[in-house]
Amino acid sequence: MVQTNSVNSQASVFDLSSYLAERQPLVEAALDQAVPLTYPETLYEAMRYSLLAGGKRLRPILCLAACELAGGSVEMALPTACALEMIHTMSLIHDDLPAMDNDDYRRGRLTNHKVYGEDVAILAGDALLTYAFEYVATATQGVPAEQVLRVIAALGKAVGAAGLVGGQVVDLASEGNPDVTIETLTFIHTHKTGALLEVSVTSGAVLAGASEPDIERLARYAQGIGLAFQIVDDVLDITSTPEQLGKSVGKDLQAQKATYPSLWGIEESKRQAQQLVDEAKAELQGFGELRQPLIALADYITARTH
Ligand code: GRG
Repeated sequence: MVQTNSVNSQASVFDLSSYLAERQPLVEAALDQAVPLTYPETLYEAMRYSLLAGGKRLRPILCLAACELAGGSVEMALPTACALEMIHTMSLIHDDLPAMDNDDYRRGRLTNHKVYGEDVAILAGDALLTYAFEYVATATQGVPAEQVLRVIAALGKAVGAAGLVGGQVVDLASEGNPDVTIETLTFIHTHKTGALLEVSVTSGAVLAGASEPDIERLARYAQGIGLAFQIVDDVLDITSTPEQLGKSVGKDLQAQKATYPSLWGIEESKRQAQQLVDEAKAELQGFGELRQPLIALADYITARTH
């Protein structure tokens, strides 16, 4: 779970810890309800095992906050928020498979394939991915159909070859290559990590019926925090313990992966992450008090230790 101190930003003090203490259980309960245990139980157990393993729930929380910022309600965005976490979780299950990162631990517990076998882990990921789209289409209420359709299309783009999958393929192809450029590394991260964070924010705004300029501003905010998030992730892979991260550490070095710290060093990587977060927050000027959660979440990205 995310642990933070109060974030003192511009006009008022916003308590991110209390905000998350309210939002995380809300998301947990919605996810639990969205994927009930039913026949075939092994499949649903495997889906729920990873989905309900207690991640930070950053993507759903960003989606809900962006929806509220743009004048919408939590109810309008909750199915999309759940779908984002289903997609994120399936990407982690597949990323951990022996054919990809071959990891034994995730979110502080054994990886899905270690418990259920590779066959069921692949299928649990597939089931979460497809259900995410079904869930947005069938469970979203109080939102005009064309806005729901736009969200579904944006999710598809963010997840497929133009997003996560494309980023992962370039990442895998770059392993062991000492000549990976900063451009390639940035492609990997903006696609593998940034695309889903961006659609988390913009989908919330689209559901609320935000104007195009506001959606664009929020997209730029999300691109900044997305890249900063990955830079910090690379730094944490070097500076943290497995206990802090709930997964193996030092994997990037072992796999001879180019990372921001390997290209820039740790201090410069931290500085770049902070600059991206500052620029992201500047995009929110003019949004009023409801921008406080997004500002605090941006600050959390550079301050996090896990
Ligand atoms: C999406 C169809 C499809 C296939 C998957 C494996 C793959 C293609 C993509 C890899 C995507 C990946 C694992 C990106 C890394 C994202 C990342 C930084 C994860 C850590 O996110 P946190 O810190 O984790 O938000 P928690 O556990 O808190 O949710």
